[in-house]
This record gives sequence, C-alpha cells and structure tokens, in this order.
Amino acid sequence: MKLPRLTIGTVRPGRISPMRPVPASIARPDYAETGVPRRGHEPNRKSPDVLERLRRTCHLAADVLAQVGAAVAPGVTTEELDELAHNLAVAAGAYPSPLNYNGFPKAICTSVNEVICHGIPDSRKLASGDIVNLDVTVYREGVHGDTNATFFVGPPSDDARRLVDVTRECLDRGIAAVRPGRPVSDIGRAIQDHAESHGYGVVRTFVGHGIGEQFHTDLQIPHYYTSQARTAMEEDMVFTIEPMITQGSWREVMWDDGWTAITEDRKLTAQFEHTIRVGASGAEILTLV
Ligand code: HM4
Ligand code: CO
Ligand code: CO
Repeated sequence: MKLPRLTIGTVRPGRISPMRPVPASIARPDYAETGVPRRGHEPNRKSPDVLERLRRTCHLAADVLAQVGAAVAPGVTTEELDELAHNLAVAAGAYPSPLNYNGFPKAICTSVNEVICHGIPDSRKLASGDIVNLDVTVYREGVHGDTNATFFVGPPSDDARRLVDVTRECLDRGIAAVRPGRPVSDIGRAIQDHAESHGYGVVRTFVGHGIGEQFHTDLQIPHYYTSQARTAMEEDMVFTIEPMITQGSWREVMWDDGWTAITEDRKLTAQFEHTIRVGASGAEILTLV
C-alpha cells in the first residue's frame, strides 16, 4: 500500500515506566498475578445483585474518566495521566482493570492521533492539536465497568473536531439501536451507516464486549453490519459499545509492542465507549458521571 503524505505527526513509542503496585487491601481480578484471565462462560444477562454492583462500579469508571480527562493538556505525558487514573482507582478501593490483563503494563489505555486503541501510557508529552482517547476500566465489588472518550489537546483542527463529533454521534446511534428482541447487528448497522455517511471508516478487529465479573466475556458487539451478529438482545444483558472511527482506512497495523494498534494510513481515529444494560424499552447507560 502507498503511504499518503504524513502531514500529521506520526506517534512514536516513548519510555514505559515500571508497573505500579496496587495495595494488597484491594480485591483483585483473577488475572492480576498471572496475567491470564480465566475464561469460562459468563451469562450475558445479569442477576439483580450483579446489576447493582455494576451500576456502582460503572459510575466510578465514569468519574475517573472525567477527572483524568480534565487533566489533559499540552505538555502532560500519557504516563502522568496513567498515574492519576491509577491513584484515583486505588483511592476509591478499585483495581485498574487493564493492569496485567494479558500482561498490559498500565492502568489505562491512552491512544493518541492515529492510535486506534490499547496505546500504552509512556513518556510522550501531549502536544497542542493532538487528540487522545482515554480508556478507563475499573474493578470493584467483583465486577468491571468500562468507558472511554476522546479529548482535544489544546484547540483542535476542523478535521479533528469533525471526526470526534461524528464518533460521539456513532456511539449515540449505537446506543439508540439497543432494544430487547432485536439482533445485536442493529447496533453495528446504525454505527456504520452514520460513519460512512460522513466518509469515515469503522474499525472491524476490535468490537464491543459483554462485561461483568469478567472484563471481556465471549459476547461480541461489532460496530459494523454483519449478518453473523445474530445474538438477540435480552433485558438485563450488559455490554459495551465502543466504536473506533477513522478518517481514512479502517484497517490497522500493530506496533512491535504487541498492543498499540494504529491506522494503516496513519490518519486520525477516534473512539467513545459506554457500558450499557438492555432495559425494557432501550439502553440504560451505566457509565454516566
Ligand atoms: S487489554 N484493554 N482490551 N478490548 N480483549 C488492556 C486494556 C484491553 C482488550 C479488549 C476490546 C475487545 C476485546 C478485548 C479480549 C480476550 C480475548 C482475552 C477475552 O483486551 O477480548 O480479550
Ligand atoms: Co474500554
Ligand atoms: Co471495552
């Protein structure tokens, strides 16, 4: 593939500091020591007890995301944002879910400009004109809550503002398509239709997921239309919707770190995420502040 003019700065890996400890008093998920999550099937529909715990944990995730987002500014390193998120989670009695999940070394994902997702916080300073996605997941009371948002560093370009606005609208359209009895493919169709009407692409490799006692259950929520997404939505299912929308190609390539996914053409990409519950007449958004 021929690379386009790289007029926007290509993000490069920085230095990654050592893993931060979590006090022994905080309850950890099963993978915290080994790095390997136990898989086993978790029901898509949650009991009233699990739902109550999910509501509290998801609210905490939203609160942490808002506080870390407020610290985004030119000159701040993504590692400083990670340290803040780590300390806010621990102060609230929570374990930062990404930490050692399949060996991920930090508390949150920080994905800058052409980074689609799973960027590792490092020594890179944010620069005016960057966009950065902060993906916060916390574990408390035995359940995970997962939310993310894309923030501007200083004043955005018109192109960046348009992309981020449409990406937020894609999440809103996906959430509006949630209805018991309908297939989960309705969500992907709503998102893809909106993105493509603006000339944008939808990432296919990374999908929304069931969540609860496990960070990622086997339930998948594609953000594009596929007839294979036949699972019917049922009341009290809990899953994330987290579209990744691209200015150009929706295909990704991976950095050598095995985590950082970037757009193959190095154009910008944005993302927003909520954890939702399927209610009787539509979605209940659990990750609101
Ligand atoms: S790992 N965030 N996200 N994201 N994983 C560290 C921070 C991470 C993910 C992830 C979106 C969808 C799915 C997944 C996933 C297995 C296959 C182990 C369950 O890892 O499905 O992981
Ligand atoms: Co997330
Ligand atoms: Co998620």
